[in-house]
Parts: sequence; structure tokens; C-alpha cells
Amino acid sequence: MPEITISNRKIEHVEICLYEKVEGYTSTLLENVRLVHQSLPGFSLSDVDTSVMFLKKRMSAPIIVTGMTGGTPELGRLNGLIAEVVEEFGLGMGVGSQRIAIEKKETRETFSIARKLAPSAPIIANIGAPQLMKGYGIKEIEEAVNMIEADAVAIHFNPAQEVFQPEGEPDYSMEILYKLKDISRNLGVPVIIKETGSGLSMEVVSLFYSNGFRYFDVSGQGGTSWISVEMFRGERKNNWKTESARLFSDWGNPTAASIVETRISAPDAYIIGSGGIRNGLDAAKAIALGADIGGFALPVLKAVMSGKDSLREFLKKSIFEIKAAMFLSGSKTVSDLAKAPLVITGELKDWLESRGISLSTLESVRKRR
Ligand code: FMN
Repeated sequence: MPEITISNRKIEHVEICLYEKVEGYTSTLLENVRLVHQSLPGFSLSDVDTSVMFLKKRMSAPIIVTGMTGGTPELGRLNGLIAEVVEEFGLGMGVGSQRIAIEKKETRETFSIARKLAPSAPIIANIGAPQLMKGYGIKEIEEAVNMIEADAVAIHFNPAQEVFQPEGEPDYSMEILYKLKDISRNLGVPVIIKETGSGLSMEVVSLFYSNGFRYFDVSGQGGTSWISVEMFRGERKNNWKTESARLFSDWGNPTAASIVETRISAPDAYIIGSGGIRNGLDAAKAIALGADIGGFALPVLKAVMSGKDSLREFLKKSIFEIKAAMFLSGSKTVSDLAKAPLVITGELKDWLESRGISLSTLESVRKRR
């Protein structure tokens, strides 16, 4: 078996995400959310203001590209293309895990290109939580932040992926929380607690919130499934975990539920609603449910593979859709959208009920935003 290095695993991940069916096994449950239509919005479409503040910077719309790539020349090129368009549109972005750049200094440019080409955008560094169990501390996190002059660092949690990864060694002990608490006290930028497609829960968010954390990226279920990505890798390698990965392909907390659970547990936190956000209407619903902004990963990767124009088209359309949803729900600003009347039905309603979250509790939390 050829040696598995971080960079060839990353290339394999990107390739599987692009060419295999890594989503669609489950839903975000955003289809159970309806913004109530308003026949008299009270202003014109051109009055709608989609701008938001994120990490002390103003963005033209409540959208970021969440972390995906870097580490090889081709993947660095993708970071560069995304950064150029993000800067042009006044949005924000994260880079993929920078572990490789901590270990191999010569790959740093494949990440720093993001800051170089998006000088005014909020940029988010990225390191996996498991690295904290393997000796990473403030030094490595600072290195990741400084490498790209980041405005924040996302610490990603991927226990579901690690379990089914053929070579995975999941170690998620509480030491991660203690170490992160220490790191966040001494780091000059915020730490974002980020999932990777299986969704944050009330229990985890409450734990981090009570320890002082105020930034969360829910990355819920319903979009890219990392269990499925590892299932495809396992299939190629004839690995014994493949069937089990298939069994778990619908594991996780759907994005809509995860956003509500996060908002209920962290009323004044900054929340990125991501995982299966595929258009502007999804992003608008995510915000109405409790997110501050929406995050896209796979759709951006797919678009940018066809070039910058294709990414421009995708983002232009998505921003228009957010604007349309805001206008038609009578929301002039993104804060209005956060409080706009909405209806929750079906499985999402059942989920919230069985988690002890009443719609009236959710409504009162939404009103206070
Ligand atoms: N998340 C991380 O935190 N670090 C990573 O290095 C990372 N790499 C990714 C690579 C690819 C090709 C994709 C598609 C996603 C990656 N993610 C990573 C996860 C995304 O940031 C996001 O949380 C997840 O894919 C759900 O969003 P989506 O449904 O819009 O793809």
C-alpha cells in the first residue's frame, strides 16, 4: 500500500468530493422552514441591505466560504481563485487544515495566497482538534494564524470522519477543551468551534459556551458527508470499515436542527450556519433560524473548478436569492431577517420537540437577537 501522506489524502478527499456522490443521503431539514411571505414589504428591493459585520470587518452579504483546501500547488491555486472572488464580492473565507504547512514549511504559500489575494476579507485559519491531542499548542495555532494573517482560527471537530477513515485514530478526550480554553485566552484572535458536516449539538455548544467560547460553525448534516467520503476511500482500499460507513451515512445533526440547538445554547454567540447550504434561500433560512451568516463549502469548490466566472455566477445568484428572501419576508436588514416570522413543520418540529426546545422558547431567543 502506498504511504498515506497528508497531501495525497487531501487530494483524494477533494477528488472524491468532486466526482462521487458525497451528499444527498440525508437532509438539512431546511425544507421544514418557511419564511412567511409579506405582500407589502414596506420598501423597495433596492433598499434591502445584505451587509453584515464579521470579525470586525464589513461583508457585503452574510456569506463565507468555509475551509477546504491548501497544501499542494493545485490546491493552493484553488485557494487563490476563491480568495480573488471573495475579495471582489466583499465576502469572507476559511482555508483548509494547515497541519501540512505547520509540518512542511514549503507548503505555506498555498495558504498565505488567500490573504495575499483577499487583503480586506475576513480570513479564517484552520487546524483539526485531534492535533491538540498530538502535541499542538498555542505555538502551532499562532503559527497557523500568522501564516495567513487570519482574523480567527477554526478548530475543526471531525470525530465521525475519524471513526470511519481507514487509517483514522479518533481521540477526542476532554483535554481538547482544556487546551483550547488555554489557547483562546492567550491568542489574539477568536477561536471558532467548527464541525465538519455532522452538526454541533446543544451539549457540545453549552460546554464550550460555558467555557467562554463565542464563535461556532455548526457544519450540520445534509451537505457533504465525511462519513460517505471515507466510505468511498474505504471502497477503493477494500477496507473492512466500508459497510459500516454506509450504515452510518445518515448519522448526524441536520443543519437546521443544529443551528437552533446552537443558538439556544449560545444566545449571544456568532454562529455560522453551514452544511448543505446550497443557495441563497438556504442561507436566508439558516439566518432566520439563528445563524448570523451562512457558509458554503462543496458548491464553491465545484463552481471554482470551472473557473472564476463560474464562482462569480454562483455567488451573484446566491446573494440575489438572499436579497429576494429578505425583501419578500419584509426584512430590510440581516438583523430583521433574524427576527422575521417563520413557520417550522415536519421532522424539524419533531426534532426540536424531542430535544425539549419549544417553538415559543425559540421565538423568544430569536426576538432577543
Ligand atoms: N473543514 C475543515 O474544517 N477543514 C478542512 O480542511 C476541510 N476540508 C474540506 C475539503 C473539502 C473538499 C470539502 C468539500 C470540505 C472540507 N471541509 C473542511 C468541511 C467544510 O468546511 C464544511 O464544513 C462541510 O463540507 C459542510 O459544508 P458543505 O455541505 O457546504 O460542503
